[in-house]
Amino acid sequence: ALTRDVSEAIVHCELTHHERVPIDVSRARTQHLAYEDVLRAVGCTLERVPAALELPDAVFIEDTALVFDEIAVMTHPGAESRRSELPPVEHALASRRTLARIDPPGTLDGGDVLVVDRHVFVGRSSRTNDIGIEQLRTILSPLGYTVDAVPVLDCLHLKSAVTAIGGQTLLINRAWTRAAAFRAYDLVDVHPFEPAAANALRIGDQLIYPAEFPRTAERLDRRGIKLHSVPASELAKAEGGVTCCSLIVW
Ligand code: CIR
Repeated sequence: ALTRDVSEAIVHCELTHHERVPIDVSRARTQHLAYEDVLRAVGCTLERVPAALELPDAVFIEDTALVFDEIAVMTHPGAESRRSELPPVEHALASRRTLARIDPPGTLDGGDVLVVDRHVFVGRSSRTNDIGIEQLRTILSPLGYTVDAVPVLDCLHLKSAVTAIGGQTLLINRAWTRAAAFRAYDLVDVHPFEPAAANALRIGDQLIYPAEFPRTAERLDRRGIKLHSVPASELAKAEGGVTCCSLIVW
């Protein structure tokens, strides 16, 4: 798992759907360390990409690259302030995968890309445009992946709205995307009081999940899904979830 330290500048992070509220940087760091511990507990070896203290959103490393069996794709983030995050991530991935890239005017954030086996769903969002999606299709189709664009409604990224939680099961907030795009899957709905609860990080057959969504966690528990709970409230104020704080490389 590649991770990146929480910048002091996170208080100046990009915000799209949230009001700016004070972020306690030391609390965010403590929670991020707990997240890294859970990554270790599920079997990951941690590698920290050098910190970028002047880049507010660098901790959200997921947005900078996509990793597949055959290739890694450097994105072109939709927020201009985030584009300088890429070089050290590219450096970390270059020895592990052949690299492709999304080029301007295409934009694409990793948080908009949900991979389920050989199916890649890409959110059309304020960060990811049609040109970026088409570029990704051109890269992945020859490798045997399908690439489908799906809408992102009232949230930042596709993976704020839907994530894969095991086998053919997805965790979803139907108000934030178009559920029909996922009709081939078994869908678990977030609890109505917990709209932001669809972002879970699956690693192998284990699931890392924010401690702040007990009602949805109970739904998962009833299905026999075992969760590794992590406190994620502080980075949530920067519109980050559990998928965005790591890049998983195998
Ligand atoms: C941003 O707006 O770019 C950051 N404040 C949050 C990015 C969260 N990333 C993600 O969900 N993949």
